[in-house]
Amino acid sequence: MFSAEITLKRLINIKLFKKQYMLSSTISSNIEESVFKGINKINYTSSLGINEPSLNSPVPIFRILNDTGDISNNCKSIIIPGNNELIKMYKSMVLLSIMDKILYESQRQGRISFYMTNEGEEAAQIGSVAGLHANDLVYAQYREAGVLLFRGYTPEELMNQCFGNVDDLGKGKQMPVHYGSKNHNFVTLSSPLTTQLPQAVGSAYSFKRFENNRCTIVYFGEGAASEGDAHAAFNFASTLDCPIIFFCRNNGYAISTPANEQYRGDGIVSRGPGYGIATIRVDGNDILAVYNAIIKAREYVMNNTRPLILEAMTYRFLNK
Ligand SMILES: Cc1ncc(C[n+]2csc(CCOP(=O)(O)OP(=O)(O)O)c2C)c(N)n1
Ligand SMILES: [Mg+2]
Repeated sequence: MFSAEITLKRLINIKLFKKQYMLSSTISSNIEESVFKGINKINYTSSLGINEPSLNSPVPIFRILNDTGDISNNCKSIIIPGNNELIKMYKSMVLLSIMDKILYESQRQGRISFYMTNEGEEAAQIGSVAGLHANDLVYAQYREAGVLLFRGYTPEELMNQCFGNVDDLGKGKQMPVHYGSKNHNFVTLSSPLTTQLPQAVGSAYSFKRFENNRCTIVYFGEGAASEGDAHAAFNFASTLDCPIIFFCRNNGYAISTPANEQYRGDGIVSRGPGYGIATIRVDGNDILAVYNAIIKAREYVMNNTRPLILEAMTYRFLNK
């Protein structure tokens, strides 16, 4: 036999052996199906193609309120909070925007050294916290003052923190906006972006071990998702089956860097499948949609002990 013929026969034998081995390690009867560690079910194909991401349509945005602010006719089985809860949500949004203006102007006048505004993102914050349980642990970035206000942290306490006065819980040791309150299950913010993500995963892992019926929610911006810590956190949360909601506020900018210079995929929601994480994309300016999305997300993470990425599409009105 020619050496080329021998090589070909050897190759065929190896292929046959591989197929037999794979079949013996699976109950599947489909010879075209293969088994690779970490991938559930995968087929062979004889057509060579490039998986061009632009051919996939973007994940749609769930919303309840239409352009005129009414509930869309085709919205089925949604939860509308009771009147008292709705009023509390509305009051929190108004309070947040008034407080925001005072603190932003204080910073512009040089009375405090630093501030991060919330204008435009009130619905994402209040809608999400309203759908959580009071003892769910919050890790925040810096545009989540409304989450604290809704939980009962007072405007005075926010002012004390920003001015670093004698009544500040942190005794003036933190920069303004670096709030934190054990009583409100809100972990003190850190300045370095995205450090809160792997820390939040650690907390979620401990909740799973304690079986205490709590979950963790971690807020972050789409810009922060470019940090390596985000990838580490997604992967740990997925492989360790942690009950955590990754809440991304996608406001289109990281300071002055537009989102299209941060990533080229379908926003942050598209990261989910890569890590085997479930996702929801919601209109972050629609408080009822965010509220419903969080309730569904919480149910999912608790019932399955799995993470979930929730991307709220929103706007930052002020540039600070
Ligand atoms: C590790 C790290 N790198 C850079 C910064 C500076 N920085 C502060 S906010 C910010 C942009 C974050 O954008 P995004 O996560 O989209 O949040 P947004 O301000 O839009 O809410 C940057 C780069 C930082 N705080 N930490
Ligand atoms: Mg942003």
